This record gives sequence, C-alpha cells and structure tokens, in this order.
Amino acid sequence: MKNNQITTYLAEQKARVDNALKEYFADGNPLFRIMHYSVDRGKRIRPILAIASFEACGGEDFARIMPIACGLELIHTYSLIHDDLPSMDNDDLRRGKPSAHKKFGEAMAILSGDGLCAYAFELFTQGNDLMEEKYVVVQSLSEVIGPDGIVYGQVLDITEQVRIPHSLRLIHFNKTAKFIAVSLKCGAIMAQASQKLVDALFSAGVYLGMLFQYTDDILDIVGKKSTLGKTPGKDSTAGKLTAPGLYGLDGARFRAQRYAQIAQNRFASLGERFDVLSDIVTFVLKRTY
Ligand code: GRG
Repeated sequence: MKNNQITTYLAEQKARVDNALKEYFADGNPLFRIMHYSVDRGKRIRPILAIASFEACGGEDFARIMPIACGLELIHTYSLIHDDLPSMDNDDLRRGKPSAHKKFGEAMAILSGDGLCAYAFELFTQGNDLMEEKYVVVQSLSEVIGPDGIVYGQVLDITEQVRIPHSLRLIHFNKTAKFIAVSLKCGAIMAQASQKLVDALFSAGVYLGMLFQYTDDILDIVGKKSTLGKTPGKDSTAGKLTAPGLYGLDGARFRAQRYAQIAQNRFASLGERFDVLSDIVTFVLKRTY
C-alpha cells in the first residue's frame, strides 16, 4: 500500500470504530456522557489493529469483531484517564482537550475510568455466539491489562530509578506493547485463526508495540503541540525513563527503525494477507501525532 492508501485505510477504519462507539454511548445515564467525553477523539489504533488482524485472518462478519475492538478502546481510555490523574502524571490535557479530572473533577474521572473498564467487559462478552472465543479474548486481555501488564508498567514508570536499557524495555513492554499485541491477538481469535497464527500475531505485535512507545517518546519531544493533543515534553521534563532520554533522539530513532524492521519481517512471514499490518508499522514509524 502507498502512504496515502494506508492513511485512507486508517481513516476509514477509524470512522467505523467512531460510529460504533457513538452507538454504544447513545443511551444511558449521565455517567455514560462523561465516559464518552474521554473516549471521543482517539486515533483508535488498537481497535483498528484488531479489525485488521480479524480481516487478514479471514474474518468476515464485522459484528463479531466490532464490540471487541471498541472494548479495547474503552480499556485504553480508562488507562489514559487514570494516567492523567494528579497522583499519576498530573496532565491537564488529553486528546486536545482538558483531561477528565480537569473537566469533571477527580472523583468523576476515577469513576468514569471504573465505568469504562466494566463496560468494556460487557462488550467483550456481548451475545450468545462464539462463547469459547470470547472466553479466550477475556482471558488474554485480563492478563495484559492487570498486575502483569499495563498496571505493572505504570508502577515501573512511576518508581523506576535505574536508567538502563533493561528497565526501559520492561516499562515499554508492560505499559504499551502487550496491549498493542493483544489487540492483534483478539482479532485473530475472533476470526477463529489457528493457535499458531494467534501466537505469531501476538509476538509480532510486541515489536509493533515497542515501536509505538518509542515513537510516542520521540513525539513527546519533537511533536507539535497542535497535533499531539497532550502536554508536549511532559515525560522528558518529569524525569521519566524514555527512549530519547536513554539513547538520545538519534539513538531512539535508530532503535525505532530496528523494531519496525523486525515487526515487518514477522508480518511478511505470515503471507500477503498481512501486508496491511506491515503498512501500519510503516505508518507508526513515520507518524507525526
Ligand atoms: C487502567 C488498565 C489500567 C491501568 C492503570 C494509569 C495506568 C495504570 C497505566 C497507564 C498506561 C499508559 C497511559 C500507557 C501509555 C500508552 C500510550 C502510548 C498511550 C498513547 O496512546 P495513543 O497514542 O493515544 O494511541 P490516543 O489518544 O490516540 O488513543
């Protein structure tokens, strides 16, 4: 795919996800409006990866993957809301607007995150078909968003003092890469792909996830305020362990390219149907927001 083709593909998938999310938040008590405020405006990279993986694995019925894809976005948003809290990163801006606690106060921000987490599991388990697949989806997701995944990554992010490559890898792997990888895995599970393919997509996804966090760290320094949608330079000035902080900008860019290359080799080895994932890798490597 050419650069403009992958951009169009991503925009189309994002529109599908946004429409579905709007429906999931169309009704409900006022808390749903508060939750949707934070859900609104993300890039939707995780749901798009689930959809792309589902389709590449031969999945056709869109209704099978959409609730799972949207549930991933709800969990992601929940983690962003909590990440921004005064006791965590204390960020006033998220997705180009006041973060949840700035807009609604800390208590409502925490509660909206709690609500998003529970609502996500409602979406993961919705309907009476493919119960076994949904069980594996929930099992796989629980493993990577909890104390051996995102939550652990955040603990390390806050507490890690030892500025060595191993620490950086551990933070990136847990905070970001496992969740990106599991998004691909969920798409494959819902397409009833073989265990071998499910595992191959997860392990390729880890490299894409490491790349994603590298580019996030790089953009934190060189990204434009107008496109970032969050407070620029926050991580570097807060003394966080980041890729450019450890390796310098050029070193971080070089290593990002290496992660991209490994991810692309892995996707290429799965056959042409997975080219879209290689194109997403290129997009992530070159992204400006
Ligand atoms: C609630 C699961 C959960 C965990 C609590 C707060 C916390 C522990 C973890 C924070 C983890 C975190 C914020 C990781 C950063 C991941 C990352 C690169 C976020 C930016 O993702 P984008 O660029 O953002 O996809 P958009 O806004 O486009 O969705």
